[in-house]
Amino acid sequence: MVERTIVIVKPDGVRRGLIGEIISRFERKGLKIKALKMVRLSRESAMKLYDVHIGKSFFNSLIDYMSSSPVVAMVLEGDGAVNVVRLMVGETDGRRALPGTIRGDYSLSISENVVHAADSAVRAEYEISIIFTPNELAE
Ligand code: 3AN
Repeated sequence: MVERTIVIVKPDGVRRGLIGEIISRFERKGLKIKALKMVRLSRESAMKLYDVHIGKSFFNSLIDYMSSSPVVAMVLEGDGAVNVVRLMVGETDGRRALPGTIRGDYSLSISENVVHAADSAVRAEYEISIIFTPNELAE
């Protein structure tokens, strides 16, 4: 089933010059880039994005970090896109993520793990609406 998902290159990925590498992996896989932008997330947007983690020990530092410098957000479309992208991103902890995944190849950390990707189609639509305006998503 053709789905949309969202990927965000986190501040560490942008700072380390990995934007092109990450976009390139998704393009070569065959996913379509439907929208793309660099943006500095407000604390409010970051909190909405990570609302499922409210109350956890790492929540405040996660919000500080995600709003600390620009990120690159993209909407990707393709058959089974949500799962395909999660597989390409790898496990949350970069030390456990398999080589060949983005986190497995580029991260040694659980907090600075290069990318965020939505974990369900419903979640993807919610997260897309936080970052992109309807106009930016127009065909
Ligand atoms: P994923 O990004 O793999 O879906 P989530 O949703 O469990 O992982 O976590 C969201 C983000 O919160 C992670 N990408 C990471 O930056 C941060 N995070 C998750 N667990 C921890 C932790 N135990 N310590 C510090 N940061 C964490």
